[in-house]
Amino acid sequence: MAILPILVAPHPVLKTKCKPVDEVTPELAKLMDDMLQTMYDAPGIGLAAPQVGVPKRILVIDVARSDEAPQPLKMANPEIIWESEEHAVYEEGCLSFPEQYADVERPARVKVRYLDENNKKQEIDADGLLATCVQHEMDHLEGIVFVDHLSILKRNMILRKLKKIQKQNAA
Ligand code: K1U
Ligand code: ZN
Repeated sequence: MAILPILVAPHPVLKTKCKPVDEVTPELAKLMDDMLQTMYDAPGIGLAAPQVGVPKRILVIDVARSDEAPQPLKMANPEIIWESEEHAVYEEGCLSFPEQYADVERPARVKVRYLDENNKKQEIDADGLLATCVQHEMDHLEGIVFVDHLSILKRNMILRKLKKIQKQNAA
């Protein structure tokens, strides 16, 4: 397994609509494993393929707490097949926006259909942090990032802060 470099905004791949995969080939299964290792190393609770420069509809998630056994999820071509009318607000972060956090409102519960690493069709019912995380990662596959859910004012504030951090890191 390998730790992959994570793209930081602004980067054109983060704004790309990703292509579905025909099947999870051994190469794509390895990409999923590398993404999981990259996510655990970051650390984070989710990672989408465009964040490592691959514009394909693949994502990984593990929202288990540090005192729980790992619960890795590897998804190809995920689709939301049901969402609740009730919404919830979570403070979100993103590995492509280091040190930036903001409240985002999304459906509180979703049902997701996807292809697992063995090309088996799966469905999960997600609520709480898992529902937030899977929607955040699926947004990445559409070229949408969490700051796109904020007002222009808040979005520009975060983008300015990110530029400042990048300048400081480069100096
Ligand atoms: O997409 C990403 O960049 C991953 C992102 C996922 C996410 C976090 C919060 C709400 C929605 C989606 C992250 O993992 S940011 C890091 C983070 O949340 C975290 C890091 C260490 C421990 C626990 C959480
Ligand atoms: Zn993200």
